[in-house]
Amino acid sequence: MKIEAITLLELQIPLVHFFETSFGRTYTRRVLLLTLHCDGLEGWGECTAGEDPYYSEEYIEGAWDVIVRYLGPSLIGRTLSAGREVPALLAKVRENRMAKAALENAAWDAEAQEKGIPLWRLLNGTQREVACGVSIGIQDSHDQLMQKIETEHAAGYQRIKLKVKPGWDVDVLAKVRARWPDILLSCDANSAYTLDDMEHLKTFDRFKLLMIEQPLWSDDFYFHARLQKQLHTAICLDEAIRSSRDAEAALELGACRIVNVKVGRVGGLTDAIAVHDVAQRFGVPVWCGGMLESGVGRSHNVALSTLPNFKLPGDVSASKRYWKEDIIEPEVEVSPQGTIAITDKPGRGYELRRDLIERLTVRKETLRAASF
Ligand code: OSB
Ligand code: MG
Repeated sequence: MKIEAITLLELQIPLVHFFETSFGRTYTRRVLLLTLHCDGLEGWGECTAGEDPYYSEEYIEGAWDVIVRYLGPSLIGRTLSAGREVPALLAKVRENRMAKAALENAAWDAEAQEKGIPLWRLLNGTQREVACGVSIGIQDSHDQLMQKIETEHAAGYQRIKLKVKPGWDVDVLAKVRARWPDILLSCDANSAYTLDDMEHLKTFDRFKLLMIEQPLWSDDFYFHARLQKQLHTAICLDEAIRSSRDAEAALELGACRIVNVKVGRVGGLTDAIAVHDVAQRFGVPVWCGGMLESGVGRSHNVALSTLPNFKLPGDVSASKRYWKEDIIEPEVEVSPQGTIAITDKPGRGYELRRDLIERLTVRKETLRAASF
């Protein structure tokens, strides 16, 4: 497939309910979508960067710029036979993994369509059903949180994850555990604690959590390893795992017992698979994280989640949890058992709602080879 042009779109889509983490609150998602035009096919990808450089250093405005100036031009005019070939072509640019992932994942989509097979099969997925959990942000009140949990638990989600930060942690967890003693429960700190909180974090053990996600610094393995020795609860790393090499280092050090795989954070599907494989070798289960994606990014997450070592419920929740209307058809739906059914449709397995995409688009730019 020859990459003739690349279109970037920015959509602005309000969330059904604001989403708050230890680093801030989001009301409206700025969604960067990208289309690779090749030989009559269109491969679609999504850049999962945040609106601001708070989760990681990447952010939508910067990602747009680096794609237009550097990453896009490295691909335009090239002929590829597989999505796997993309990382090497973008390697000269350091980091910027979410921006790179948008391009690489679009190439995987195009490859699957060209071969007429579902993306999940191209990734060597094996699971026909994906287990779903749900990530619940920090709320305005405990009552509001309890109500949210009630709703999501009743909807069938297999694991509830609560965002925590100093001042919104043990009281909340105690209340939730008192009401739901047996649900699969975890928490995510998004790096809100330091080693000074060691004794405090040890008290989380009494809540019998499946895991504590990224309690310490976003770039750290060493002190997480020290913390993990002190905790009964498994640490799961999110922010700190940026590659399969990171996964290997973290697991060798004992920095975590569970790994969150986000396809944007690790720079695309090729390395997401490699992180999955490393964890599998260590006997460590993984799950698929989310970045409040639209249906495009979500469809890549769903496909990735079919790999065999995705053994824990992921943050791949139903479209309607995030959006009044998603930009794909059908929307991602979660069964009362908390699962997403995998289809045999070629490519990402969901159609695009082009009318809606157009209506939500606030910015558009197309890159073409000089000769076009
Ligand atoms: O840390 O997993 C995270 C959302 C935005 C940024 C970081 C995170 C999250 C989530 C939501 O937890 C996951 C989702 O439902 O998409
Ligand atoms: Mg996280």
